[in-house]
Amino acid sequence: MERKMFCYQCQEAAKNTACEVMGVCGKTPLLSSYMDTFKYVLKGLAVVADEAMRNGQEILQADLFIMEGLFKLITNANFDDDVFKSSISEGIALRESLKRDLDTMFDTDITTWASELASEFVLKAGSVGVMSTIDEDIRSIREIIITGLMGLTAYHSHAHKLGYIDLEIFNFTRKALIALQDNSLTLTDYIGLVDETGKYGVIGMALLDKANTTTYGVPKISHVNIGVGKRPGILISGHDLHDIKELLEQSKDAGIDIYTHSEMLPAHYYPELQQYSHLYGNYGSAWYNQKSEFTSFNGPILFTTNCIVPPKGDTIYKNKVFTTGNTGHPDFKFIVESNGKKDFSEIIELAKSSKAPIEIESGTIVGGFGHNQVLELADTVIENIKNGSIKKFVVMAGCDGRSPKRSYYTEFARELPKDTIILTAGCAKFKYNKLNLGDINGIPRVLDAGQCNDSYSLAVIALTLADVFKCDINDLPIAYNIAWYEQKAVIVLLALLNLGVKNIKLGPTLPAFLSENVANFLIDTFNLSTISTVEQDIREMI
Ligand code: SF4
Ligand code: SF3
Repeated sequence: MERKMFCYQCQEAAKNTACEVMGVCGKTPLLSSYMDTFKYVLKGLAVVADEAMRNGQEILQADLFIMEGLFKLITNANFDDDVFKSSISEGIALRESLKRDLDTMFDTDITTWASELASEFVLKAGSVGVMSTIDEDIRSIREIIITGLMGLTAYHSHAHKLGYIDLEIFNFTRKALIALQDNSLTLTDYIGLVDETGKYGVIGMALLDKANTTTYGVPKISHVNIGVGKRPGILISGHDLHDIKELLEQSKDAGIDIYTHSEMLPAHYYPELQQYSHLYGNYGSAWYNQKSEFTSFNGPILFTTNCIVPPKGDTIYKNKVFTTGNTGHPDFKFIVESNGKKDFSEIIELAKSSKAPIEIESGTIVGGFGHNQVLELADTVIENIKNGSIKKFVVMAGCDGRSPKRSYYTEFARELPKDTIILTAGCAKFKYNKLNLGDINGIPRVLDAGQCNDSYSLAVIALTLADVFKCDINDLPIAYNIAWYEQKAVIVLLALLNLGVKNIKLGPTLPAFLSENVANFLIDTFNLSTISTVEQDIREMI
């Protein structure tokens, strides 16, 4: 079989090895070569920007470009060849402008030159992609770091949209990108860098937590409607709270409702967003069900971040989907940002002439158990642990996905003893958040902290309990059974490892990018393992 591309950055890597002919996600070999080239350009930009900084030059523009660039490379975020083609030229132009003191005239020339060079580069993408690192273990550990960086920069980008940045995260991102090209580094050096990536994962998630809670208020226990109203609506997906706030504001008098999909569900937990009475409810489930759910929704759909499932020729909702920010697909319309504002009027007008959504379920689900809310309930929680009503917490954060193997998580949640509580965050929750697992003395058995980045909340809860019980984080009655799919889950995992959490189960498979030696290192050092059967795992963990 001729290799046309090489990508193994997500859990769906073909045969749990790599996508080499076509991406399971829909990424084509051409798009893959653009992405490989762009990644290479970002690494080069990091080298030049770092040197420019040491020479006293201002490099914020380059840092922001690297941050958004890595975010764009996340699985299922952007399927638009043209976006990557122009990003490659922009990256090269930015790099060259840092090398020389350019006037605007010369800048124009450089852009033309950069785009010519970009086309040449793409033809050679194979020589700069993943397989250009010959040593299997170095390749593996470099992939852990770059996937972690993608997750980290996504969270940093969300914080930045709300006015928060951390220059240390920029410095680290550059340092790590430079290290990824340094052939003098050993496996031991890279292991240190993996740990540091996790450390910045914690810092990045803490920053986003601060940005979200300062801007939109502290998440509160909330009951979210999963049925539908009579008015037409807009369905908004992805992780970007700034976009949903803007959409809510622009649509408040339009006679339509706003529904969340997948990772946008936790928007309902924020007081500032709850004030909009037309934030009606959540429609459907996780990202991979979008084909049927977008069809029955009837109204337009807005993607603010991953996960997009590329439409096929017969996809009937194709003309009703819009993307913005770092998402894109050539079949979908893109909403640009101009002077910090996005104009959603076209989507709102389209919604007005749409039919109301078809009901696919009814009732409510409960969420909003971020660290502030849980710690408000701390006395009750601790009391229930001490009197034996709660025997164990199981962290089941992470991603959902289309692999049939993932029904394991539904079964696992269903079979857990009734004196256990599931702590969750990310779209993984859709595997069990509608199971009606009951409560323990009023505390629901599934506590949803929010989006995948809110896994930070789960870490804060664990650290607080360790403090209360005066024990090591690994001696708490908490087990970890994390589901992963894309790169944000990788940074969540690295963050947990950095906090010293051991015995994590990762599934439904271990990442394809772990070589045998690197996997063994993680198993030996952190007692990381993958899932087996529900019965065996429950026996082992509980
Ligand atoms: Fe394959 Fe995942 Fe890469 Fe897509 S992102 S090409 S599914 S490994
Ligand atoms: Fe989900 Fe894509 Fe990972 Fe944010 S939306 S958790 S998969």
